[in-house]
Amino acid sequence: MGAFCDELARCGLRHACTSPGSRNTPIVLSLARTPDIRCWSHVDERCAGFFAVGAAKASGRPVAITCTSGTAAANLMPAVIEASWARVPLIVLTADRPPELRDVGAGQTIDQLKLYGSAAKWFFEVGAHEATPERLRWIRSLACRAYWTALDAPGGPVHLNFPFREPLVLDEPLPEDHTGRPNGQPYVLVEPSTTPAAARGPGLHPSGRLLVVAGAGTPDPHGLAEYTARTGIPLLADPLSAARRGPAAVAHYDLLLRAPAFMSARRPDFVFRLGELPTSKPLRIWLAALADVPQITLDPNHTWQDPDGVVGMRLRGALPQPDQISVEPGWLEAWTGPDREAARSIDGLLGEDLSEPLVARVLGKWLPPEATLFVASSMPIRDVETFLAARDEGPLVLANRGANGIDGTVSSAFGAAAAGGRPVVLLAGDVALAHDIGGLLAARRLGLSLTIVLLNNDGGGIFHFLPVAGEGDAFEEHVATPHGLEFERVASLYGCAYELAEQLDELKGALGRSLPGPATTIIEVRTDRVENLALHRRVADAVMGAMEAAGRVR
Ligand SMILES: Cc1ncc(C[n+]2csc(CCOP(=O)(O)OP(=O)(O)O)c2C)c(N)n1
Ligand SMILES: [Mg+2]
Repeated sequence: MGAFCDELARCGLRHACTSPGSRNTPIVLSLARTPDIRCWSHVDERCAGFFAVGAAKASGRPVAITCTSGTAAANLMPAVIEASWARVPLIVLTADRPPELRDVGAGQTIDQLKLYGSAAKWFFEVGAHEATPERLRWIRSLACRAYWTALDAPGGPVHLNFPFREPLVLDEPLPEDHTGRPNGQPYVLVEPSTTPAAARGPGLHPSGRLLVVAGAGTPDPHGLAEYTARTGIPLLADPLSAARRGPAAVAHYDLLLRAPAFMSARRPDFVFRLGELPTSKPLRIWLAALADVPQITLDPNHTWQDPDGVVGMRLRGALPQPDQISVEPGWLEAWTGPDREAARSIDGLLGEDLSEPLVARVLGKWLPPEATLFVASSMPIRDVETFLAARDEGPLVLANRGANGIDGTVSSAFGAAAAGGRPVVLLAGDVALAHDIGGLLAARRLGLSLTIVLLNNDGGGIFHFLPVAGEGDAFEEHVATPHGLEFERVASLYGCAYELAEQLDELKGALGRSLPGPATTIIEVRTDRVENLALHRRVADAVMGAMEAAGRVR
């Protein structure tokens, strides 16, 4: 195991998550004893998996996880699925019983072969081996293969299953291993992928009303913002794309595209789609209805993001060069003008009373560029998309949107704090926090600092936006699921600081205290689910009203 872990470190692995057990002792000891690998210990494997997801997202490098045999390995499943769909490089190292102890009633033994099914990008049953020079060379190449396979685009989780025979701790050290390459080089180097010839732009000459839609995973977001500004193409960018910046950014498309007449008056001639589809439902519906408009994706990760079957061309390298493009005069202003009006309506309507949309909006405005805003699924991710204004140097925005789960959110945010080297603010709902409440252990056990802005509406506020909200007999108990948790007591149980923010300036003050500090703080903002629905409707109506009043609809 020592050679395997040494090789992971030589490839560039810097973080690993461990969880306790007997069978994985050789892996835990080797990871912990590899100088360049920082090991983060977790009690709960589900938390460990999501912590690794957050750490890999924030650092852009593979992160290793190890656990013991049995249901421990099964607890990594949700994180492996998230990593698979979000293309996050993970190296999962499960310990197992050797073949002679499988399926014969030995304890803590389940079938771990291909346990994660199609969610694992690569599975390998490692077997048990003597530490001969031949086998050490093979195990070094195996470690390199695991690392580079996880990282190669599209990234994803790889799973190696290690059967171990007892003794699990050696009486005597193994003979010295000289099989590593000199100067700390990896045993197998992989040539970096080169940009394809198409990088100079395809042979397209689009003209008229061009539009760019950018989601998570957009390549070169800064470059995209400059490109759209230079060419005058409206840029509809999800904050997860990191491209909601520059003079062509249209931040409030989610509200603007709810006005039917606005939508139909802005029919584009070409749509360029980069990265994943944004979450916004109005945007998705609108793009789906544009089946006869050429929609072109730039998709270096080959993700085929096209649930409505409207994409007609996939580019691999780059968008057309600026001199290949001509944009209809006034087209950019036809988007950015209404966007400025939408911003005025939002600000006028939200005022200074703390509400879920206002919290999302002010976090986008206040957080320093060196911060990371980790956003939970449910309304937080939607509010961030709808209400974050464009900003040239805003915080990095991350979220677990591979499978859109509310699970593992706290752990992933801690992982981002551990490996990203930036202060992290987690914006989460109360159910998401309750779901991963055990993730808070990282504050005490790992000494990590995280600022959690908790939007507590005592249940799933998102469900009030859906028809199920009308099903009075079952809605509250089975769908909204209020829990009545007192988060001040949660904070004290897990050794976190706690502040209740009832006013906007209290939120600002609490953020100012927590962000630079070493502690993890829960800043609770209490809201009401029914009022939240009404406020969202008022904002949408106000934006629509502003469009009408300004005669912008037609
Ligand atoms: C693992 C998982 N279970 C269930 C869901 C379905 N789900 C989506 S949103 C939500 C409620 C989230 O509530 P909260 O975190 O309080 O956010 P709010 O809706 O109040 O904004 C649930 C249960 C999910 N996305 N993931
Ligand atoms: Mg809630």
